[in-house]
Amino acid sequence: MNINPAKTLLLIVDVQNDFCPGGALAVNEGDSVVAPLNALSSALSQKGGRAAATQDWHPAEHSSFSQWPPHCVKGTKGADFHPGLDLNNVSIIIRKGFRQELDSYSAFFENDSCTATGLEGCIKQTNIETVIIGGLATDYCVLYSAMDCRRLGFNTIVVSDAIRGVGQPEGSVEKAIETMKSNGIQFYTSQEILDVLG
Ligand code: VGL
Ligand code: ZN
Repeated sequence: MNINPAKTLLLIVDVQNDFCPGGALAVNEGDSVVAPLNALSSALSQKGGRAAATQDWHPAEHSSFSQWPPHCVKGTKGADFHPGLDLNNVSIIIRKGFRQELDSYSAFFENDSCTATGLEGCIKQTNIETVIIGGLATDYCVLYSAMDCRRLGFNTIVVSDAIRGVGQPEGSVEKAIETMKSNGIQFYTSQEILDVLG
C-alpha cells in the first residue's frame, strides 16, 4: 500500500440512522462500520489527511421510493449520521439524491452519471491522490462511489471491515466486491491502513 497521508481523503459513505439497525432501510450490522471509520478518521487527520462524509438526502416523496422503502428523508432523524460517528475531522459533507426524479448512489455523480455532486472538484483542489472508502452499503453507494473514484483517476482503497451490504438481489455484495477488485480498487483492513499511517 503506497499512500501519502497528507494527500489522502477518507470518504465515509452514508453512515446514517436509516441504514443502521432499527432504521428504515437497515443494513445488517450497519453500525459496525462506525468504530473502524472513527479510528481511521482520527489517525488520518493527525497525519494531515482529510475526511469527507456523504448523506443520502431525499425529498419526502423521492422517485427512488418505488424501488426502496422510504429512507433518509431530508431533515429527519433517519437521515442523521449515526450518533457514534465522529465528525470532528470531517471537513466536507456531501448530500446527494435530493432531486425529486434523480437518485444518487455515488458520492461523485448522480445516477444520470453526469450531474456532479461537487466532491471531485473539492478533492482535486486539495491535491488528494488517494481516497479510502468505507460505509454503507457495499453493493450500492460504496460500489458506485468507489467505481467513480477509480475512474476519475484516484488511487482507491476500500476498507474491508468498514463496509456492510444490503445483499439484495442475492449475491449482490459478492458481485460488488468482485467488480471493484477487477477494476483496480484495493481492499485493506482498517488495521492494515492504521499500521501504514503509523
Ligand atoms: C443506498 C439504496 C438506496 C446506499 C441509498 O446508501 O447504499 N442504497 N439509497
Ligand atoms: Zn437512497
